[in-house]
Amino acid sequence: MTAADTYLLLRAFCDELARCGLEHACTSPGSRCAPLVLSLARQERIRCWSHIDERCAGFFALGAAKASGRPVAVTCTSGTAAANLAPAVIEAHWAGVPLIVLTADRPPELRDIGAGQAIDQLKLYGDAVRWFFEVGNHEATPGRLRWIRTLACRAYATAAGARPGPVHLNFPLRDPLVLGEPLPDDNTARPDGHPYVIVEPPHVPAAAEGPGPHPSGRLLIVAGAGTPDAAGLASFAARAGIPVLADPPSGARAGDAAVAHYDLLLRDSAFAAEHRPQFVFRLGDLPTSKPLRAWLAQLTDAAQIAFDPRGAWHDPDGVVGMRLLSGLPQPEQVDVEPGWLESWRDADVRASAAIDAVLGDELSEPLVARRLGEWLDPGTALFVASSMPIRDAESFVGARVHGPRTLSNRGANGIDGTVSSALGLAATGAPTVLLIGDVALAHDIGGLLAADRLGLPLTIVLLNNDGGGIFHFLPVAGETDAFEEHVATPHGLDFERAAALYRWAYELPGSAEELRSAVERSIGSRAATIIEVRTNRERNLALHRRVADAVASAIR
Ligand SMILES: Cc1ncc(C[n+]2csc(CCOP(=O)(O)OP(=O)(O)O)c2C)c(N)n1
Repeated sequence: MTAADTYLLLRAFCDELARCGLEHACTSPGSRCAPLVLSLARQERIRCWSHIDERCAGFFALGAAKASGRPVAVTCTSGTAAANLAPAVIEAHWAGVPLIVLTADRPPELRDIGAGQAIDQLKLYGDAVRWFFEVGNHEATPGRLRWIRTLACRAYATAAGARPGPVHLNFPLRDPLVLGEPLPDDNTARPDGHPYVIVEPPHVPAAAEGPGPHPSGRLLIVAGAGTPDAAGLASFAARAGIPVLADPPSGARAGDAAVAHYDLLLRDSAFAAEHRPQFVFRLGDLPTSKPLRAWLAQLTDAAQIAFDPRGAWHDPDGVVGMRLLSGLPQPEQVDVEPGWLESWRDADVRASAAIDAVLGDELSEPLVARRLGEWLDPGTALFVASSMPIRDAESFVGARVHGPRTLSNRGANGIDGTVSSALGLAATGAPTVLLIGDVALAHDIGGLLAADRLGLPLTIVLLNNDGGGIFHFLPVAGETDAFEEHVATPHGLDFERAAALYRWAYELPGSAEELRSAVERSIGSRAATIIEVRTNRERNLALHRRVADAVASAIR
């Protein structure tokens, strides 16, 4: 076995990934991974994004895969480098994002005998991958070249399959790790650029494709991230007169049936009791809203029907009684109680006016989320961090037919890798705005490096309340002996200096109008900019309470 064998096989493997449709790969440096990295970088149909930190590389690949809906490859060297991909692999598993993880490893004779940078990488990510395969070492015979082409097609198809997610291929690589002579041609590829194995893509039915049940009365739709054909769903609901409670990542918070402020409406127990549905159609992931989740959990007398072609089985409260693989009924097949949609919509309009009255024009965390939802155009992507940003987007962003495409990492709800994920999204071409808290930004501060190194624009709107503001909403805030230091974790970081270190532009707007100008300037100039909005955790809690009270009064 020679270096030529290794490189011939890897060249065929990468050629085949490109033939399947792979457009992006993330690399990270190392010696053992050099054959993988060089083979990917030399495949001209694959855009390779170089990263220093594997954790950033993994989340960047995740963001690019999430944005494009297609597999993205990520490669790294042996040892703890591979372990650093674990958070992104786990998020990809829970969020159903297609990743192809290619780890370099020591060959078997160098494992578990004290050789350097060798850990046990077999099944390193456990059940968080759809498929693990130990590739082994092979001579580049025509038979093995055909085999490795098949392997690439299988990896791609498995990642992109009916249940998309990560796959892990572990490549033991033997010295020598660089080529001594040019590679000969390989004529095992299919003619006309076709993949070696053509795999029929999974059929994901549209939401309003029928047949499904034909219910009548008080019908409701709840939609979260991963809702297929969200625009079709919104127009189906409007024609059928079914209220839609859709979070921004669902893409279905649009049209005449959208009820944007359900999170605030359902905090009011009288409203929640009066608006109990008889049928609930659930699509995609469950939205984050606690009041919505708690309300759905006690609707045990309603028929709850999940449209679940991917078999996600999202139902923490055990209230779903039917799972559909095909779509919802046609509008003419349902018979909705008169006045039902109007009652929801009327409350939503009142809630919206109450929110505006309380928030006014002063910069605050809810106002920033609300305004970004209004300002950004449909060609823009809005990446929303975990913690309060995703919750504020859900509570405060209004319904809009052509709003920004909204994405977030809610598979495992981590605050890690958020900057890197947003940059991965930006790498697929869309102007991207990231709404993020200071702790999440501090957690992935190294992710900032990719913008300048890779020439990528990103607009970060940073809500800096010097700590985890979310914890003030939770009972743990009462544990005053240790809360501030160990839970809220203020850090006092000066993000202007972080911007300077990583060569980002920096702005500190003092008003909503200045914020809007800063955002538009950053997007327009395709710059990487941190736009900081300073807030206060206690005042933020009080403001949220005032809004909830005002909405409750407005709908009574
Ligand atoms: C990787 C990871 N570690 C810890 C947590 C727990 N956690 C949830 S929210 C949060 C604080 C986030 O603070 P910040 O980003 O400033 O947002 P804010 O709460 O102020 O909106 C933490 C530590 C998590 N979700 N993920």
